[in-house]
Amino acid sequence: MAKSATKTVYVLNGPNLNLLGTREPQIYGHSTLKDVEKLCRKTAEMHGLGVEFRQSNHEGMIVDWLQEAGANKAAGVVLNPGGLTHTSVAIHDAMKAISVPVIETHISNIHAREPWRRHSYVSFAAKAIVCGFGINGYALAIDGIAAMSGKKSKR
Ligand code: CA2
Repeated sequence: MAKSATKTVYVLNGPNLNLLGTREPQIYGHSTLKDVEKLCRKTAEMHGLGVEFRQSNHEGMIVDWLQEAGANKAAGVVLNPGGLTHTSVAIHDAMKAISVPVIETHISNIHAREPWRRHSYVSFAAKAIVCGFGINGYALAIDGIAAMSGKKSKR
């Protein structure tokens, strides 16, 4: 049988995640976003998946990228919307508009923090949610996407 084309996982990061590793290490750890990118690339490679790794401080950019992932028939999206998790109907609507599984991913356990962090507009439209595993949550989300898309792992 012909070898299938490499499928891509979009890893989308919202506002302020570019500052990862610079403050609040007790909540978010010491790793930088570059470290997260390396981890995602390593994990995706093990599953034979490609990675589009992005960060934006702008809500509309995240909406555009979700639509792009949908149009490109990505294998899945790992989405850490940052603070937009708790406010964004637009991101919720963009997730609903695409036929690609979106895994809502948070570094911290949002249920063990301020009460207002427990509400997520994103969860309503997410295929699954990962939170509280630190940056390893990104790798777990990619593992989940690979399992859903039936990719054979090199692990
Ligand atoms: O735990 C997560 O991954 C969050 O999505 C991170 C968001 C927060 O608003 C969510 O409630 C939970 C915050 C992103 C900003 O992260 C920074 C990390 C270190 C230094 C500065 C910002």
